[in-house]
Amino acid sequence: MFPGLPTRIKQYARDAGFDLCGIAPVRDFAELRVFPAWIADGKHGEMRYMEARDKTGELKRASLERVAPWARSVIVCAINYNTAHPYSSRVQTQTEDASRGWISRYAWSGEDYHDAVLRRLKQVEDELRGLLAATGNWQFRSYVDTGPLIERVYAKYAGIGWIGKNTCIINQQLGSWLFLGVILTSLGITNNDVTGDLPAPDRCGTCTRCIVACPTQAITAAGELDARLCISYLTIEKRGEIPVELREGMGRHVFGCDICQDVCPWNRKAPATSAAEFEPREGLVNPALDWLAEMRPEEFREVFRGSPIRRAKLSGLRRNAAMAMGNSGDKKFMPTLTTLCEDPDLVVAEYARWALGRLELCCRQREGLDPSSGGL
Ligand code: B12
Ligand code: SF4
Ligand code: SF4
Repeated sequence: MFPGLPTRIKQYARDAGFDLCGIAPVRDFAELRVFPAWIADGKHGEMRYMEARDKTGELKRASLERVAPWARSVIVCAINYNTAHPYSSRVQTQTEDASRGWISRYAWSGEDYHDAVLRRLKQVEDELRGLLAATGNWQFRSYVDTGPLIERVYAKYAGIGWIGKNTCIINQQLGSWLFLGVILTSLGITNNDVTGDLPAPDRCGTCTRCIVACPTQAITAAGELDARLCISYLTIEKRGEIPVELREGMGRHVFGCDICQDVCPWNRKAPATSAAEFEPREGLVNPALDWLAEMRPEEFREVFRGSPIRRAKLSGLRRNAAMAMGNSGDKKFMPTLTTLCEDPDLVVAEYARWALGRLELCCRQREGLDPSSGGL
């Protein structure tokens, strides 16, 4: 209908600062059919928004055709958020400073990615509206995370990358440190004036590094993740109780988890981003655990203004930091944890008690004493 339009769209996306852009048709893709069973099995945990249904009782995210019948194409944009800093979890070298925690790479940034990506999508949307104003009443709707669709499936069919066994979109040149954003449109456009394989071929091959490295066995099959077991879910989304059997595996993660991406060979040579807003805020790469665990509301508001870390709330972040202290094996945290056991925030107090118990056990074992003998 509009010859050359996909090329123009990609140029607009580049001008807005995106690294990749592709277009997928709205279809009932095979991967979307996995979703209802995933929800029915409860693998989304307490993320109730994933269960949203339309008037007919069907899951909204399972079919864009039903929930947005006007939409004919999805423009998928991706931006690299990798910065030139070491892995947060340093999975290969466990000897680094145990008094420091791990925050996942995406949350180090100065600006919440939802805002940074949406601003760029709006720029692309505005350009398109301007270009096509005289040709009809076209609809556009931009989303980062919140749209009624599974972004990674559309990213796959837009040629952004393949869905790895760790469930992330991986691009052969850029790796998987990518944020996705989508523009739903009533325009019927395809990638057809662009050369290249669509969807991108799966290049995981026989590799299973992410599955093996996941400390909580959250990747239950190639391309399938049980969010209830995932450290990212446990540290960011899960309120209150974290199952005792998962706490140890959570290591010193205080917000999110990157392990299944840190070990991925396609990230070995991932380039650094040129987007300045993804550079880390001071203190967030491997933060001091006691700093986080003892943080007060004023400081939380100040340090994390406009940061994705606000999602965990102060109570969640302090709970995570207390747990991480328990997993640190570092005796110096005992006095802090003893104080935290009396914290007015009952969640923090409960996790501090667990952490203190674990730390004591760990120290006894290290000193060669039988933990059941009771003598230190
Ligand atoms: C809910 C959610 C989470 C949940 C659940 C994750 C999950 N894998 O489902 C939690 C909190 C755990 C999470 C964690 C993270 N997330 Co998140 N998350 C989302 C969100 C909002 C919805 C995802 C969703 O619909 N999941 C439902 C499941 C069923 O879908 P899926 O995992 O995409 O699975 C599809 C395929 O894997 C395939 N599939 C599934 N099983 C099988 C089996 C076979 C055999 C086959 C062939 C295919 C297949 O079909 C599925 C769809 O039905 C999206 C944004 C969006 N609106 O899409 C961001 C999003 C996926 N998250 C993102 C990021 C960055 C992360 C983290 C890296 C953050 C962090 N460092 O902690 C981690 C990564 C963990 C991981 N390995 O996935 C990015 C991913 C970018 C990328 N390169 O892929 C997204 C797209 C956000 C964005 N706008 O950029 N996330
Ligand atoms: S983010 Fe961490 S816990 Fe979740 S699947 Fe990946 S390695 Fe496992
Ligand atoms: S670690 Fe290996 S199996 Fe996992 S996503 Fe990367 S290439 Fe695929």
